[in-house]
Order: sequence, then C-alpha cells, then structure tokens
Amino acid sequence: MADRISDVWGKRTPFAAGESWPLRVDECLAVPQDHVERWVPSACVLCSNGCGVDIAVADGRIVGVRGRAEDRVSHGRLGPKGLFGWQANHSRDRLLHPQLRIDGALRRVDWNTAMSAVTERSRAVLADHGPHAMGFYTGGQLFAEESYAQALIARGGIGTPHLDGSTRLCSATAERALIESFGSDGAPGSYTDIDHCDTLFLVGHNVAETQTVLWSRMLDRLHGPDRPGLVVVDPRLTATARAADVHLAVRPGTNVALLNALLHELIDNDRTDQAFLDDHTTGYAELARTVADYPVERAAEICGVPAHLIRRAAQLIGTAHRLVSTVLHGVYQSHQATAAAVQVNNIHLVRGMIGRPGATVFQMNGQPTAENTRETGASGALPAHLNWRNDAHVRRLADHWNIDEHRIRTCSPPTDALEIFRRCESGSIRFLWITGTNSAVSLPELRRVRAILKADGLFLVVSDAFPTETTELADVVLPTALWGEKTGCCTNADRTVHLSHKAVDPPGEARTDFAILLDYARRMRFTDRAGRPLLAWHKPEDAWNDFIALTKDRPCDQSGLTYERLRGSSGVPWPCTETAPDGTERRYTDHVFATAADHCEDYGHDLATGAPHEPHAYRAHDPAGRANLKAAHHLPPHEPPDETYPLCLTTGRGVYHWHTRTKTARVPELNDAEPELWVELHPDDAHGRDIADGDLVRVTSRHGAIEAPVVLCGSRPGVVFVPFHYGYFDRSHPNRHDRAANELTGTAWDPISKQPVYKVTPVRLAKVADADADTSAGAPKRTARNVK
Ligand SMILES: Nc1nc2c(c(=O)[nH]1)N[C@H]1C(S)=C(S)[C@@H](COP(=O)(O)OP(=O)(O)OC[C@H]3O[C@@H](n4cnc5c(=O)[nH]c(N)nc54)[C@H](O)[C@@H]3O)O[C@H]1N2
Ligand SMILES: Nc1nc2c(c(=O)[nH]1)N[C@H]1C(S)=C(S)[C@@H](COP(=O)(O)OP(=O)(O)OC[C@H]3O[C@@H](n4cnc5c(=O)[nH]c(N)nc54)[C@H](O)[C@@H]3O)O[C@H]1N2
Ligand code: SF4
Ligand SMILES: [Mo]
Repeated sequence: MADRISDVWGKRTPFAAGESWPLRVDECLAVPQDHVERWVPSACVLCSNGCGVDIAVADGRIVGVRGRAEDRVSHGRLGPKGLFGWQANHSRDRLLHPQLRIDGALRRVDWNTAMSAVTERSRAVLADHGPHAMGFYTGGQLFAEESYAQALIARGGIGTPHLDGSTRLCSATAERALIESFGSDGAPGSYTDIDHCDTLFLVGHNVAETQTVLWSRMLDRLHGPDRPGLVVVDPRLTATARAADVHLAVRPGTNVALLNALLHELIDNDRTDQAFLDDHTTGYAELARTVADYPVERAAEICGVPAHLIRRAAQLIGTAHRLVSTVLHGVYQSHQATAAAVQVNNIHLVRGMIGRPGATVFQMNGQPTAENTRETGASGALPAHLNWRNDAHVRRLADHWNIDEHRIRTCSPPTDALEIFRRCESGSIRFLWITGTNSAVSLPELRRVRAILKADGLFLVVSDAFPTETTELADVVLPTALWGEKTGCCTNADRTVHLSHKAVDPPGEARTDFAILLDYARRMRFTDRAGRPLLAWHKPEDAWNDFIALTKDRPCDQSGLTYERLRGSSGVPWPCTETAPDGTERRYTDHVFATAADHCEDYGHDLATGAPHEPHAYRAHDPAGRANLKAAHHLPPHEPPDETYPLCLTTGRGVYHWHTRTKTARVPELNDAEPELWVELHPDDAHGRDIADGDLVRVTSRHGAIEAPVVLCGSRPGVVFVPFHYGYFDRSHPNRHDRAANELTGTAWDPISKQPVYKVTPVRLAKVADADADTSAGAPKRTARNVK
C-alpha cells in the first residue's frame, strides 16, 4: 500500500520531453483485495487537480481507493489527501439529522419541519423585502449539477443577484485574468503541456504541497533526461522553491513590479515574437511603454531580490522554446491580483507561447469544482460563460430557462462574496443560505464574520456534512451527503471533466445537495413562463443535460459531453462537441481568442482603476479574436508593515490538510501528520525577540491574535507564515478564538476580481512561553519534512 505521508510524491518515474508520463497506480485498501465487491469510477475532490480514482466498496461501505491508470490527469497516482481522505466519510460525528434553532439551541427535527422553516422564512423575506434580501453562498466542492441548480434557483427562481461561491476566495482571479487577456474563462492548455515543455515558471504556486500529483508530473520531467528549467517566485523557501534553478523570494505583494521587469528584459533583449504580436494581439505599444519604467534594478529594490537573479530568470524564460507557467495564490490573494496574473499571460503573448504543445499558461484553480461554479453561474457570473452586459446573452439565458428577462437582468455584476456579507452586516440581506463552505473559518476578519452570522436579523441556513464553526451559528442545519455518496460531474484545472458515481448511501437522514435544492424549488413553487416547474429535473443527469445544452457554441461548449460519453472515460477536456467528441486538449491552436465583442464573456476592466469597460467602447475597438495585452504599474499594498506591526503575515496551506480540516482532521493519517497550528518564522526575526524553535508565540494584527509554536525556517526575513487550516471545532475550549489565521486578516480585495487579500497582513510577534514549558496549547511540533 502506498504511503503518501512520509513519501508525499512517491517513487520517481522520470520521462523525457514528448514521451507519455509513465503509469504508477497508487492504492489504499482497508480490506484484503478479494473482499472488494465493486470499484466505482470517480474523481478525487480534494484539490483542483481532479485525479481519476476508483472507489472500493464492500458491505455497503467505502473501503478504499485506487488511482485510475488510464486517467489523463493522474496516470494512476494519488497524493496524501486523495489516498487517505475517503475515511472522513465514515466519521462518527457526521451530521445525520436536520436541526432547527429552537429557544436559542439547535435541536433535531425531521426534514419536513426543517424545510418548512426554510421556505416559510424565504416567503416572508420575499414578501416583506423583495428578492434582493435573499443571499446564497456556495462552495467549490459541490458537483456541477448542484451548482447549476443553485444558479437556477437564485437567479431564475428568486431573482437575486446575490449568489456567489467560496470560489471567489479561490479562483476569481483565474477567471478574471483569463477573461481580461483571452476573452473567456477556462485554461488555454493541457496538463500534457508539462510533458512537452522546456521551462517551467511557477508564480505564487506551491504546487509541491497543493497539487501533489501535478508536482509529481513536473518532478518526473525535472528528473528526466532533458530537465526543464524551473523558475519559482515565492517569498518562502517551499518544497517547490527548493527544486528551482532560480528562486525569486520576493517581498509579499510585489508581483507586478517583478513581472514588469521580466517583460522589460524580454523586450530589451529582443525575446519577443513580433509576428505573433502583430497578428494576434492588441495593446503592445502601451505594454512596452509601461514596462519600460521597470528596469531590473528598480524591481530588485521593490521586490527585495538580487538583480542578477531577475536577469537569470528573464534569460531562462526568454530563451525557452516551450514555456509552461502556473499562477496561484501568491498572486491571486494580493492587492494587485488581476493586474499581476495578467502580466504572466502577457509574458506568454509577447513570446507567442500559447496554443501549441508545451507552451501555455495555467491560471490555476484550487477547489475541485471551482471551474464548475464559474461555468454554471454559481460564482458571480452567468452560466455558460454568458456575458451579463450583453443583451443577446441575457436573452438567450432567459429563453433557455423560459423565464422573464428582467429576473436575471441587473445593472451591476452579480454580487461578490465580500459584498454579500457586507449586505448581511448592513441588514439588507436577511436570509442567507450557506452550502458547502465553512465561512466562520475561511473568510477574512473572523471576529466580524462571526458577528454578521450571529446577528438576530439574519436567518442563516447551513448545508454541511459535519458540525462546523459555521453550522454552530445557523438557524437551520441541513445534513448533506458527501463525495462517494452522490453522482455528479467536476471539471479540473485543465478543463478535464470527470463523472463521479455514487458508491454508497449517505449515512442517517443525510441527503444530497441536489435533492435538497430540488425539494426547496418544489416547495417554493418556482415556475417558468409557462407555469411549469422551473427545475423539472429528477436526477443529476437531467440538470447536466440542461446545462450542456446551454453551453452550445459558447467558449465552454460541452454539448457533446453527455453522461454516456463520460461514463467509464478517463476524463474528457472541454470543448466537447459533435465535431470534437473526444474533447479538446488545447485551445486557441489557431490563435483566435474568444475576445470578439459578440462572443466574449465580459468587456474587461482597466487594470489600473478597476473600472469596467463600457460595451460600446469595447465594440468600437473590437479585438475580434486578438488577445488583449493589458499593462499595469506596481502599487504598494494597502497596509504595509509599520513600526507597530513590523512583520508581514502570509497565510496558506500545508500538504496534509484540506482547508478548514472538516475532512482531513477526521482522517488519522492526515491529522497525525500535522495535528496543530504552527507559525513559520525566519531565524533572523527570532533572534531579537528571544525566540527559539518550538517556543509558543503570539501573533497580533490590527484585527485579532493567535497563539502557536514557532518553526524556525528559511522563509524570507520579515515574513511570517501561518496555515489557515485550524479552526475551533476540534478544540476543547471553542470560545477562545486564538487559532484561526483569519483572526488576523483584514477585509480587503483586488479591485477587479474582488478576491480577498490573504497574503499581506502586517503583524507583530512576541514569545508567550518556552518550547518545553507546559502550555495549554500542548502543541506537538510540526513534522520538519517539508518546511526545513
Ligand atoms: N494540501 C492542500 N492542498 C490544496 C489545498 C489545501 O487546503 N491543502 N487547497 C486547494 C485550494 S482551494 C487552493 S486555492 C490551492 C492553493 O494553492 P497555492 O496557491 O499553491 O497555496 P498557498 O499556500 O495558498 O499559496 C501559495 C504560495 O504563495 C506564496 N506567496 C505569498 N505571498 C506571495 C507574493 O506576494 N508573491 C508570490 N509570488 N508568492 C507569494 C506563499 O508563500 C505560498 O507558498 O491549493 C489547493 N490544494
Ligand atoms: N487566511 C486564509 N484564508 C483563506 C485562504 C488562504 O489561503 N488564507 N484560502 C481561501 C481559499 S483559496 C479557499 S478555496 C477557501 C476555502 O474555504 P471553505 O470553502 O470555507 O473551506 P472548506 O473547509 O473546504 O469548507 C467546505 C465545507 O463544505 C463541507 N462539504 C464538503 N463536501 C460537501 C458537500 O458535498 N456538500 C455540502 N453541503 N458540504 C460539503 C465541508 O464539511 C466544509 O465544512 O478558504 C479561503 N480562505
Ligand atoms: S493531487 Fe489533488 S486531486 Fe489528486 S489525489 Fe491529491 S488531492 Fe486528490
Ligand atoms: Mo481555493
């Protein structure tokens, strides 16, 4: 049996450029092989990589998993979470019954009572305050069919623009950056581009810990006969950074300055593809003018990295023939998120490195179904990449749903997550239904979030499979089925769609989100223009068929991707149509992008001000299939470190835990690997503060404080790292709020993607107790494997 705890990436299977990634099948079984009654095809939902997996079933229970050898994403591999995470389904404290708050306490009730409470309050709020008093906040772990049902209910049934997902915290910038440059969301390339590339450029993406199977693919190239060059931009010396030829440990929040300097070098050294620029892009003159202001020495000073390393990185990128770049939260969760992410697209465009094998840019996703929330319209967009400002698109959606256009027509973009919570705070939203996201741990500025969710004026419904910090604050708690207990589709970060089949029944009275949403729609009597039920579906496949029909001729065309086509497959990348029944590995191979005014998903924004471009202005200069090069100047973070808060906090992930640990804390292998919070600190910052490795420290920001033992490691001096996985549900004293990273973060966002800033918060730090003191934290030290 594979051990992905001590050996996270497993045995190397090196390969050369152009070869196929060798197979390696990872398996974890709790019973002998011959006790397995069936293997049920599925895909892992513990990150956006979406590795194909078969679920082993015996006696009506999940008893293990095995990577699917034929899977186009994983070639059989599974990482630590994929291999062990399934055990969370069996946790003894799963929510088994609906609960309703009665006299201040949550009490067990039957489904009819719970759903009647939800629908009665919905009707009352709608009657008294109208549809804009209703809000829905969902997550990137539901299946596509469930997200689509959410979108149809909120936008078509209720008629509220206040529907967003925790994908806003996750991949809103990926969506935005792709639209700004290429006119539509969805990755241009394929994971197979890693098999062909000669250079990898990873920006703010700790792929070794956050997409371990993707990193295995990269590592196998790095260990192969023609090792690609590797440039990593990350303030911390992560496992990813340790493998790099050039590691640029930038000061947090300075990505734009660095990327502009790289563009400056490419242009100065004639590393551009002029024919590509002339034929397939707009905006080059403005970009060249802007980056002219960023000579390497200036960026070196802003970013706090040696100039010669920036030059070396520019040389590697500038001489690459096949460049693959990836971008994630070191860029997205920052104040200039979209502006920076777009500069990575620009690097590819000025070099003509897109739309051919080995040349692409991944604006990465994080959550397993982030792509689906975006495509189905559950995350601040209309479904099927339809443009909310394009009248013809709005009409098309209204006709497809057979509803009046005015229900879905708005004069502002669909509301973003932070704005939904602000509206709850101000009292304008009075009913909020949270599905599949643990807001009381994952949103920034938790003290404020708790106050918002607790407020008397807000009726809070929470659908989850476990008791969480968020369910605790709810008026109604609905117990849900988990992955493995339901059927549905998910789309990974390279557009690969997998169909996951139900392997076992959910425990107790738990129901699928799909069934709950259908029940709600039926009770609310949502109807279409003809008076027929708005959600006339019985099973997930019905919803999927409705969705794929809507995507026809849109950039994310999946009209050929029926369940029939997906069944038993090893994953199919969209577009998948009648003429491309096997899907599409690589988009934009003809270098015609989705920017044409009638086709594009949005008219884009001014990167400097965040102001949206007006439809008529866009049409007047219709890029008509050319990619947009958009320039931006560096701006300092809103809240830089100062005398009171001299250190810069950055938050993120460790390899073993998933988000707020509702699953991974319930898996012995994963929890034991990293059972407690830790704080990473550079030895230089420890000295003056009399702090030694393992000492208990208190980290304080303007918003709150946390306590945890320190791990001294080679991060950049001045930078403190805290994982955001640890909340309070598994604590003996849950009312002490001194463990979640988001006690420290403030409410700030990127002006274009509206993604919160989690990576730059000024803090101060002080010792609380020596390492060997007997403290209440009693924290075991973090395993040194991946930080030292
Ligand atoms: N094990 C595990 N894997 C996961 C998840 C998980 O919870 N656990 N979650 C999944 C999800 S939803 C997501 S979104 C992804 C996130 O995946 P990643 O983005 O890879 O993860 P993070 O740790 O949030 O941040 C990445 C890196 O950004 C760096 N960084 C901080 N500030 C800056 C900066 O200013 N510039 C640059 N260039 N880098 C900076 C941090 O040091 C960190 O190493 O992971 C997915 N995979
Ligand atoms: N400080 C800081 N904060 C961050 C980040 C960071 O880097 N730093 N990263 C942000 C990012 S990228 C992300 S993606 C978010 C993640 O934030 P969340 O989405 O809030 O995190 P999860 O723990 O994944 O919450 C998912 C919840 O859904 C439940 N669940 C799982 N499956 C199902 C299902 O099928 N149905 C239902 N109804 N419920 C289900 C789980 O039990 C869990 O409670 O956190 C964000 N917050
Ligand atoms: S890389 Fe992601 S999808 Fe693949 S096994 Fe690991 S957690 Fe699951
Ligand atoms: Mo995420």
